[in-house]
Amino acid sequence: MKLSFRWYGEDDSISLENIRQIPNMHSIVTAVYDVPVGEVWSNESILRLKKLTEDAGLNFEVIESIPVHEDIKLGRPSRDKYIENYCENIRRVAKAGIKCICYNFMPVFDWTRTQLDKVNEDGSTCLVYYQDQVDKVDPTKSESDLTLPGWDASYTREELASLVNEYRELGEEKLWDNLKYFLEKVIPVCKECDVNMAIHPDDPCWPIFGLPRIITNEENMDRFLKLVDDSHNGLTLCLGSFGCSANNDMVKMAAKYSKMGRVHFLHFRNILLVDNGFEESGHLSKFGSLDMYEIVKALVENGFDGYVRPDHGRQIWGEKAKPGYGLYDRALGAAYFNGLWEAAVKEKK
Ligand SMILES: [Mn+2]
Repeated sequence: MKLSFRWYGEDDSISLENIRQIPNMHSIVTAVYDVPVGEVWSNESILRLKKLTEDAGLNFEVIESIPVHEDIKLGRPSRDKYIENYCENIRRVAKAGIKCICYNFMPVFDWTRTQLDKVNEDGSTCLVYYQDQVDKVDPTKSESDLTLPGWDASYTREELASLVNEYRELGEEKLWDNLKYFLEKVIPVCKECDVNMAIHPDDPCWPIFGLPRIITNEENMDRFLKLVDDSHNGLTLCLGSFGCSANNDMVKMAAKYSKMGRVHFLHFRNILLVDNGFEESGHLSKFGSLDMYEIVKALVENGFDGYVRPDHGRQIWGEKAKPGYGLYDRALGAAYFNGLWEAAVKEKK
């Protein structure tokens, strides 16, 4: 297990020095943010991130994410050019020492929440998702001025509507085909460079706005892993994203996929299921719906040796930071993970 921490580059309000001081911290999780989705990352930008990371005493081994261009997901004729760029990015980051690349295959919306600052009883704030609020939004209707936090503001309303309609027509089976096409080109490059691809589940893990969503549950993960049956084709086990459906048994999935050697990256986060959706609770088992100790035990027992990062924290102690990505609560999450891991390793012996 290698503990890691997401860092949004030089614009991040959190310093590498602070991250370095979190006990047991090994690696930075970052990305090049200065080029549009689909373009090739410059070697200068990659090497600058590497140098900053290593100068701070941390390792540069995980990318989150190299985003997948919509043309690839939609299977448009221009996809080959974007897949070629994607392969070139894999080669470039691998040359700089990267071992693991997180990405997702979600149409249009990267993640969806209805509020980013719900006030908890103790005065902390967290991100929440309430289905009835999402159901009121139709991104294809221009008269609707409702928008949700996390939406890509670079689309006009008309562009968004036409993109959403295109995906509705595409449907799930074609999306599977397009994912397979992508993996068949990309995984051989990963083998060559010895880099692991780690797909991130859809968040939340069910269809929204009539868009097809496929990285959602155990059955679909089994199908995904067989699309290209190679160890480099693996998962980001995001506990909060899979865990927001009560149908996903996270202890079982952690055991099964780590035993297969296909969990390359773990996003460590608890989640509280409520009648109408979910709330991002504190990391401890008692505050959410997941049994965090049983999950960590399953990973230890099945030889998990990938990267792990504390995922979204609450906003605490008056910190002003990107929602979910403050220093304090994520550092507490890392400390809690260290404790669970040590206990599980000792119990195994
Ligand atoms: Mn995640």
